[in-house]
Amino acid sequence: MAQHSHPAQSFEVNFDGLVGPTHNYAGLSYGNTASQGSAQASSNPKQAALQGLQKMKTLSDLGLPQGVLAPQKRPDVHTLRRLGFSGNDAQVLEKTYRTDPILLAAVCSASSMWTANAATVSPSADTQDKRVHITPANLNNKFHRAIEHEVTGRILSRVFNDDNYFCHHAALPSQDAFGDEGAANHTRLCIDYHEPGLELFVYGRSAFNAHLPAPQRYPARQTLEASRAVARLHGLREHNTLFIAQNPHVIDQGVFHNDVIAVGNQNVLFFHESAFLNTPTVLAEIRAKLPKVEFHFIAVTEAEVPLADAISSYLFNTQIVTLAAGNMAIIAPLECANTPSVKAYLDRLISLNTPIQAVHYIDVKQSMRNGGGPACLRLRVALNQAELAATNQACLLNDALFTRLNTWVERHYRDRLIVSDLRDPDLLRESRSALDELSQILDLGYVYEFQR
Ligand code: SUG
Repeated sequence: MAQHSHPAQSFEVNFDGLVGPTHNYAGLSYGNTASQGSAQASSNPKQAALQGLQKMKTLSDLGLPQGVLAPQKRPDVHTLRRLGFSGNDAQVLEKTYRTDPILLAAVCSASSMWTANAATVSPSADTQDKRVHITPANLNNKFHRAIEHEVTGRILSRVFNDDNYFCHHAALPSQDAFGDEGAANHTRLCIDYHEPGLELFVYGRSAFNAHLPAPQRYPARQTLEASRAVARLHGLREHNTLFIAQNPHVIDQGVFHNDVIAVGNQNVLFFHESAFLNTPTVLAEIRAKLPKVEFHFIAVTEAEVPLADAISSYLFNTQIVTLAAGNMAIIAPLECANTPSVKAYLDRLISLNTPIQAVHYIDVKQSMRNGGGPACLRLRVALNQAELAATNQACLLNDALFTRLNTWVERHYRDRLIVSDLRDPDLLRESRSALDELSQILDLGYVYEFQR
């Protein structure tokens, strides 16, 4: 790979989550149909991690700066002890398995790989103090994810470790009214990354306004109150924020985050016609707030791609990346190539008069089976040159790091896991020694409790 110089003034850096050594399928996410459908299947953590690395490499080879975020320590024995399990680590795991195998699976989930849920990030061009603001998501709708934010915050503060440029907030109060799922419900539109943009916060329900619509079947994980709080913390203003109601009916079909049905990049918003509660109003408000931008609103109709196909293929959980001014590509999961309506649509899309001119299909099947597509696996961080230089350079992918991480995965990861394996004390040992080594590779210092 060429070592790219970046003459541009600003970049969107994708920070992908490395898949952890305990990646498994436990059906933990009610409302996420892929997770529920894969419950009890055997997983392949090694393949999952290698697929994730290959995805990062594909983007890096396209000339895009690419970051890496470390996974969480799992099994999370610390949380099991807080819940009253005692003895040595092996006894804690065994007792949990016998008492409550679902709880054991929850504290073993590798769910931090989906870094779109790690945090919400506002670039410095949008914030009042001109720093990049970062709020880890409390993820309080699912227990296995609610135990992520503390370590996530610690890792992010080691990656963006300079108060002159970065401002880190604590996660919102871990209460249902402030359910926050991070960037999975947040998109930013702009002309160029370093110019002031419009941050779109999509919510599934309101905690305090009972008259606003809400889904009936599956939970709405993101509340309006949480989105507003994050915008306040980040010092955003009325003119650069828009709060948008998600269509509750699509949540009930399995669209558990807005990034399963819409994705934006610069002047492009790509979405299914059923994504929002009131699409004409949404588009008019976007135009009113960014009057100078020539938008491409690409609405996919039900006749072109039925919602069920969009959900199973993850057509909208794609990444839209800018390769050069006005030249964008879509990074899509292989499932899109294998779903006839979606493949036909994407073939047509690149011949239309929009900035999207190519589609790259990638294999992230291990993650897809838990409801995590390309867009779930990355946290977007728009940075200017000085901010990129102030970022922990050991976390930015180059050929050497790619090779080193592949070797690291090959050495430490298993190629098969089922839920009953999670109590194996050797898995805990393997996972700790893998993460201990990784925190050195990524120059993170001591971020995990077991290292203290
Ligand atoms: O939170 N799946 C994740 C998938 C997250 C996808 N992220 C975005 N769309 N941004 C979730 O539902 C499944 C784990 C299991 O069932 O074992 C899980 O947590």
